[in-house]
Amino acid sequence: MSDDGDDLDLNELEDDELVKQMQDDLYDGLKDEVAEGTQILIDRGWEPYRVLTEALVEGMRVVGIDFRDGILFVPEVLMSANAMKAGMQILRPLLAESDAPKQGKMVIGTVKGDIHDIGKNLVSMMMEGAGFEVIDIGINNAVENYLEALEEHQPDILGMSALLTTTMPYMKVVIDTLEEKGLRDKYIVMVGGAPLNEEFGRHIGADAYCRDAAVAVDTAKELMTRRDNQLAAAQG
Ligand code: B1M
Repeated sequence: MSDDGDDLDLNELEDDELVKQMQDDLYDGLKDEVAEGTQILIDRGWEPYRVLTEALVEGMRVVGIDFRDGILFVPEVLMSANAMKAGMQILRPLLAESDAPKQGKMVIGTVKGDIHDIGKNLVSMMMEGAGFEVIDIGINNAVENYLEALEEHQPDILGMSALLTTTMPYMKVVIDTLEEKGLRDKYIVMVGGAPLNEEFGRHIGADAYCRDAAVAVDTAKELMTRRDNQLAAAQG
């Protein structure tokens, strides 16, 4: 997509040109360049969340469109994903840096059959940044994995991610299993992923659908406060 030569110096670009170049580099799967661009924007004083959304997430959005339209294929998209991760690696400590008081604990994982993890990783980073302890159980999680992690870590929140229309129904399997075992009310259940929406979240019995990582943080705080108030009221 990009027509840059090898000798392009990212440092010489104005911010908006650099962001455009980073999106092109992400499209082309150039991980070193994406990492370099990320660092340059941070050094220029950009907020980490702005770099994330304007350069990386926006770049990946374009990749998604061309993937859908058959212009890009899995190997190319994997390279883009790796380039995105290289940028995220730089942002991670900055986003996770937090003076926020301890907020609670979340177990999060992508559901069975699904190996997409970029969105989940972003949610984890932002939640950590907001003061939550996050236990990330990775991708392709069967219900047993979730149950095991809930038992072991006793979190306040269960987060699930799904990026495929074929895997999103599995979230209901997990929630139904929690119901069957009498565990559903112990946890706040939050779900997210590109093909989901509010209605789906309600339909499967989640406490909340979260459109993006920032919404996940706000929702988690709100639901924790609501739960604490309910507990306090119940105790008289
Ligand atoms: Co996949 N893929 N992919 N893919 N892939 C999609 C999802 C797709 C929409 C592309 C397309 O056609 N346009 C399409 C799904 C179509 C559908 O189901 N209707 C698709 C397909 C078809 C597939 C394969 C089946 C392709 C194939 O093999 N033929 C295959 C499936 C593999 C599998 O999982 N079993 C596949 C494979 C892959 C790669 C491995 C190449 C790679 C994943 C690499 C990785 O994750 N490590 C990949 C990628 C990168 C994508 C796209 C291009 C980008 C996804 C992404 O990372 N977005 C994607 C297109 C798209 O989504 N537009 C696509 C950036 C990320 C920041 O956004 O994940 O939405 P997102 O996360 C957001 C929110 O959704 C939310 O917050 C995040 C941050 O703001 N959120 C949560 C997410 N999880 C949350 C959890 C929460 C809260 C909020 O919990 C509380």
